[in-house]
Amino acid sequence: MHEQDRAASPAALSSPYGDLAFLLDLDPPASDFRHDVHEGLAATPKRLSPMYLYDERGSLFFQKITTLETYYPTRTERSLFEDNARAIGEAIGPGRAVFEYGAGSPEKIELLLSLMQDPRGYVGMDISREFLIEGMQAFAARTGLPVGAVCADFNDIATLPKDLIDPEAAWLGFFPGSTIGNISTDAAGALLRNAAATLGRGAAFLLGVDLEKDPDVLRLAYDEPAGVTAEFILNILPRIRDELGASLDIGAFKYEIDIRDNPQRIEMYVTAVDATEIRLDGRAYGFDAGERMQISRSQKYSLEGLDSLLDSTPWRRERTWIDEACPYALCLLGNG
Ligand code: AVI
Repeated sequence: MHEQDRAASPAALSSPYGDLAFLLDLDPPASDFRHDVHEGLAATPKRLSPMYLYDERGSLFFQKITTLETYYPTRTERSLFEDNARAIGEAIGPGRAVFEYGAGSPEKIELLLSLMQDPRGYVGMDISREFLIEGMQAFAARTGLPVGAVCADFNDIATLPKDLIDPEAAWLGFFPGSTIGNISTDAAGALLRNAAATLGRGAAFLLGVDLEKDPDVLRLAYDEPAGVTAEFILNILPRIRDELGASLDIGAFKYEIDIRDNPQRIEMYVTAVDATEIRLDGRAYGFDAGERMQISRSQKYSLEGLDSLLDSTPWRRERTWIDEACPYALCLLGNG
């Protein structure tokens, strides 16, 4: 992923777009997938960015994961919201519009808006254009709030057409679900710095962060017997085959995880069962038996680790709500 400003140009901004106040399409380049797959297959060890997991099929797999008993982050975060609704609403303060990074879950944003005082509007940002537009249109029709959509990747700085939402509103960045753990700490720092630039001074930011915990709990959450996470990760193979025209044997790969310390993180792999190869654009990338390609990672933070990340950004942790039984934090950051 790259840190760059593909700001709004007249061609990128269309308004109105169905029920949307605006659609800002920063057009995250489609050719990046091909380029990144070549680069990732040629690398030692092989790897690919988790952002490629979220095509339409992948996003549906992930939604299914969030309903599994074994996957604790979604329900733990939801309980934190429900148990602290009043305090969170008061700490956020009245009259803010929300800008969400990764607009995958209408339930989360509805939960947030229900506890906010006088919310002024909502802008969702996501890399998956069709999924985003569909979700945002449905959301706008349901709530009647001014709703905008930004198609971009996490590290873009968007020049938001704030007047189309509410010129008076202060902004609240929203990055729930502990998705911050899916990017490196460098990329997380860049995202938070870019968020400060996008949202402006006086903004607040509500961040969901999964905290370090018992590795057995992690193993069950990320390699559950139901096998949905395996399907989610292995879905990258048909994407590479069908979208890029690669030739590969899907059955030659399986899903595997590793749990590492310092900082604690789960690494998710597709692993070649026997020697095999992926052929793409006339190049052959060989896999030895047992060779793995890292497709995702999910870092678990300590509060100290989070604070040292925030030290590289304009944000400071102002309030924190923690689930001690299944360590998870909702942090309200300020950049004031
Ligand atoms: C989106 N993200 C917070 C999930 C996580 O828990 O790291 C992605 C995921 N990967 C496998 N299971 C869930």
